[in-house]
Amino acid sequence: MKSAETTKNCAFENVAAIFERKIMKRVLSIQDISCLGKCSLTVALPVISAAGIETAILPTAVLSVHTWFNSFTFHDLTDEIAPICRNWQEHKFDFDGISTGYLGSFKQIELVEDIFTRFEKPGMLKLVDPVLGDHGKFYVGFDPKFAKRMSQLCGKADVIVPNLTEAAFMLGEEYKGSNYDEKYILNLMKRLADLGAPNVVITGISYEKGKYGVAAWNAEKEEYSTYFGEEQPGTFHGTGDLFSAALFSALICKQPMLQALETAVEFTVESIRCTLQNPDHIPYGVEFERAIPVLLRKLGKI
Ligand code: PXL
Repeated sequence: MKSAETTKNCAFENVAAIFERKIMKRVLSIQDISCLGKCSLTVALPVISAAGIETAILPTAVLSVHTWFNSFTFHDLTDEIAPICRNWQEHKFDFDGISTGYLGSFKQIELVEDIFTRFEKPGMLKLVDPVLGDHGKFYVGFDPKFAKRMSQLCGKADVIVPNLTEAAFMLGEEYKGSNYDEKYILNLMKRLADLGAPNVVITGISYEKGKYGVAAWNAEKEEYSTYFGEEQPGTFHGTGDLFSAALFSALICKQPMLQALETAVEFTVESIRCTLQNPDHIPYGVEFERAIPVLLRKLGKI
């Protein structure tokens, strides 16, 4: 058996070599930790990791529960962000992708823009989920000015994944509810792409009863695509975060966009299905853990 000292020396000697022959992709997920509540990092970390991708996290705040609850604690971590990133740069870490979710302030958006620049490298995927609200309403603490600022961050991403509420709010428009058609969605996506992101994915849409899914616009190829799964009854908190984590994983695993949309939609639908199967299911999130095999199957990992 090796002595503790020998092991330590070997570990240090090998650090550079380990980084050189990195076989796993490494990504960074930037959003809050809602300690209990099944959203943001408590969803992104297990999902992306399960996909076989090393997942570094940058928590922007620690909340007891997400803001859907009528009371919560909130500890802001903005001041930690720049020092953590500087330290990563000293260690010469890089990322194959960066994804962002819930950001709590203008300052945090500015810091994320700085992170995109600091860690920029060819082929690095930047996915922004402009978490602002749902069902025509802002989440607690957000307003039209914040939505406008979020739209600027979206302009710096490769892929953005707003729901209909977020899409409308970022364009400074009224939310239309379910009163829309395919022409409206296409026009919405084109105008969002004009903000700067070449790939726009609108989540939570339906053109046909019983089918629920997403639409995507690739502005460079002028390509429109959709993917719909089986509509599930009810609405569930955290499914946007789940979809975003699964889509990011699939794109990092090099699935083409249409296949990645299918992976992410089917995983999200299966998570809701697993939740509904349980008559005593939790009211604040979905049982995505039981749907992980579907994600892995869709990614061709099992
Ligand atoms: O699921 C999005 C989200 C993430 N993080 C926090 C939230 C929400 C939505 O309510 O409150 C803290």
